[in-house]
Amino acid sequence: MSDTVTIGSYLATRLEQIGLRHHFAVAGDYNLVLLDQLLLHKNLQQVYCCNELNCSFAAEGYARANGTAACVVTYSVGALSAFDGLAGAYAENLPVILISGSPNTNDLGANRLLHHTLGTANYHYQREMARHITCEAVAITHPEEAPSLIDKAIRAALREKKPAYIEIPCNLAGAACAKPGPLTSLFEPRKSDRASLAAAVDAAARLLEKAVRPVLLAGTKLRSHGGISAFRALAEAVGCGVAVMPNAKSFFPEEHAQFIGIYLGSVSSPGCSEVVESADAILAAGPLFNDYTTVGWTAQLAEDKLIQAEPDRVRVGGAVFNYVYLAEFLDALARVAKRNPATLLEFRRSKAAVGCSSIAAAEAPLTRAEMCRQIQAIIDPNTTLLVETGDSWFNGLNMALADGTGFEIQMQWGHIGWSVPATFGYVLGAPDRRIVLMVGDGSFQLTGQEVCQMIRLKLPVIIFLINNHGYAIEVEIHDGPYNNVKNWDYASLINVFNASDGEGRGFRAVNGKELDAAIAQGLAHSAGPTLIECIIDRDDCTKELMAWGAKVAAANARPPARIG
Ligand code: DPX
Ligand code: MG
Repeated sequence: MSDTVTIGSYLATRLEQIGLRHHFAVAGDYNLVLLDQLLLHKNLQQVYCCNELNCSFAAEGYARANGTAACVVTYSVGALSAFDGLAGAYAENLPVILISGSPNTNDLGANRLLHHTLGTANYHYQREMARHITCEAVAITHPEEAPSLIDKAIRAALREKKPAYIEIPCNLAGAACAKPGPLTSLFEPRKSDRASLAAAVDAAARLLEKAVRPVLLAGTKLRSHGGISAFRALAEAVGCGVAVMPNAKSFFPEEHAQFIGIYLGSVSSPGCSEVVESADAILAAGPLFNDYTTVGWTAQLAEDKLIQAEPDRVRVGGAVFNYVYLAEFLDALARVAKRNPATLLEFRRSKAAVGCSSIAAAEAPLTRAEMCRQIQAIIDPNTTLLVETGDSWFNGLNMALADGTGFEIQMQWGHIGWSVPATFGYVLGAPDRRIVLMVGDGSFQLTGQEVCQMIRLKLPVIIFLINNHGYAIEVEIHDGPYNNVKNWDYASLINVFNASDGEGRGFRAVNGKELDAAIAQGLAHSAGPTLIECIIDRDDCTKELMAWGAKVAAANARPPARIG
């Protein structure tokens, strides 16, 4: 038996070993041989996207469902588009591996100019750019180095939960290299420094113990760093109120007796901010505090009350404990933390009754409230709801989730257009779930053509396209003519994408009756996606968006601080 395989085959074996069943691709002459090599691996389905931005977002969505993902693009014209989605994966802590074909090694250093490049003889720039948006960026220039460079990049991505970049020259993808050996350390979790972990747990336990009203807050990095179950164990040990940040919605069950809502400063869910902001100890697990999540810096939690558990360190008040990993820390703290349900009791006493909005008249013009009421009704424990940047964020945050319901939001990167390709990737990673997407008209115009790939693969996604005739979120932050969007006939687009062989369905709903009928058809349709265009008024937005938008606008408008 030969001791060698091709570099492309080596890569495919590693991708399979880390749990991938798909990889996303756009063809180009720098990656064709590589794509041929990957196709030889029958357990790894090659999935095509309309463009490289979509390809990287599809991989980002797949990583949300599957833990890891890979996408393959051509040099520069492809990779530079994919960088936007890759940077998004960095911001969102998702290990996406971007593989780019690259120039023939005979042309490197030979002062030759090549197509798809800058028209200079520099072929280092792409990897240099990739360094800023990955935790490891490698360029293979000789078959002998391929195994160690591929493993180095994949290992870094899995450990850091950040993207990695691998460049493979077009004349090396089919060249021979050593066979992949066993590699268990790809999966081994990092181990905390014992002394630092013990000190962090001690300091955190003391702060919680002396607190009269402790509260727990789940953050976005909890999932990527494997802390969800340890967080729940800690919550149940303390018995206190548990809030989640918006981009951690679904990381703690909303039906759990200790759940007190979504903490988003002044636009938190009812009763939640009062409890969080009056707490005297807040354990925030994997949080990301930025201008959006702090509502224009109006909701900053006081440092002296805060235990901030980061992926690789813990801050307690002013002290920092390094090399302490999130899940291990939560786990160890759960074993010693003292019970104190005060904030939960306080929340229960003050809890406002949240009523469901009433059913609108069947033929009355469709409103946002009626649309949300109907979408809420189809969200079950097996559903994942994806929400695009825009008022879909707030509509989604207001949905009640059952135990098991998934929720995906790209709140740190916040790229409009993320959700359509990310949903395509997500459904491939979670084929047995019901997938529901809420996306605005403006966002859809960036990447909407990726619906054709859902049609191609017969994926039964339900897409609610909220047509409010513009960029509502920007209207609330700062209005002008630039917030108007050219209208499209969105529902009819599906026929364009179907062409002669597709089975996507498109509907347009202007009232509750039409929406109800369209949803029934969508639920019954399993041979492809269903897009339901919901027509609502331009100014029919959530009250949360208005309040949040005003505060973010004020933060954006701060004059430069005087220096000196
Ligand atoms: C922009 C945003 O129609 O949703 O509910 O009407 O707001 P809403 P739409 O999809 O409009 C989205 C629009 C223009 N943000 O309101 S959120 C700025 C922006 C961004 N990403 C990129 N470009 C611009 N977030 C890539
Ligand atoms: Mg809109």
